[in-house]
Amino acid sequence: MSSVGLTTTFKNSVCAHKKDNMKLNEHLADCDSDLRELILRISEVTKKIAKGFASRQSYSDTRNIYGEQQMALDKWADEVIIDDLKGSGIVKYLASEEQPEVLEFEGATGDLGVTLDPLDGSSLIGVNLAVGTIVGIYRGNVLSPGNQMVGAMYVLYGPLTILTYTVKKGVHEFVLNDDGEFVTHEENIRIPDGKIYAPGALRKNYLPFHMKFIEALESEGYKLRFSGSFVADVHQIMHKGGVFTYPGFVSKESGKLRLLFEANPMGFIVTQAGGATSDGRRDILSVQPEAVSHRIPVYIGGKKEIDLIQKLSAEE
Ligand code: AFP
Repeated sequence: MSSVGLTTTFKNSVCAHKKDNMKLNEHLADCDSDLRELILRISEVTKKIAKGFASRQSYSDTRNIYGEQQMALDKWADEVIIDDLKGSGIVKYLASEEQPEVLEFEGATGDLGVTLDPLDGSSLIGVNLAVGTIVGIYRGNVLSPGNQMVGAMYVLYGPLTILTYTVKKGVHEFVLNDDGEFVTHEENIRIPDGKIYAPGALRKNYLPFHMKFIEALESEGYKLRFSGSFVADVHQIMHKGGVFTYPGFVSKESGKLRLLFEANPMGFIVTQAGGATSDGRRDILSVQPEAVSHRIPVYIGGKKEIDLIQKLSAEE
């Protein structure tokens, strides 16, 4: 198959400016005080989570609202983050992938709304692949389109523990150092042009326009990199360019991934880094969630890849 709109001259990636060893709390100095506190609180709890993997690898006897058996780790990570935010006073609403409904914290005086995937990719911990915590931040109601977010962040637990955040003033990355501090790793990240694709779902179940998309990427020499941990796979795409997709597929056109907990926060971060996101037809960030459990086909990556999938779906 010949090129269907992917042939562009590769620009040099915008080099992220790096300021060594600035601590996260200093970096957030100019941020709204409640946003700053929220990001710092989550950073502290995730330090605890990063140390808790080895002893919590069994499955629990409960299932989440998607019918998936919860791992002890998922439940524990969920509890420690919720316990911390519940008492913070700054968070009013919290929706978690591990909870059936949006929680409302009665005593809160603040108005922040938080979406939480406490441990994305947790089934991969047993094989020691990277997993992560994903957070979306709103003012008020979390059942709002993703473009209403005021910030988002994720913490990736891999060989390094990396925290990435945006409050709509660039996308910035921090590494947990040997002294237990998150310090700057990369500031003002911009997604580069690149030729990596991370395709979820079974190829035999692809919808026709999605198959054309994948064939176009392959004919352009895109290299497949898919770990099965969404947060890690999107992190790679943001740094190396290309596209992550978990599409809708035959018998499940809404796909597998969750709008509130996975697609929106990661799509928001990549968009703030100069990329884009789509469900194949429209910007994911414009979608009004119908429920906490809303699932959506996901494409996240460079603008040209997102333009291409939307062009191919429109042609059908
Ligand atoms: P877990 O959190 O249950 O490991 O699911 C991970 C995930 O939601 C997402 O991180 C992956 O992209 C996707 O599932 C992979 O799903 P498949 O293994 O079914 O392709």
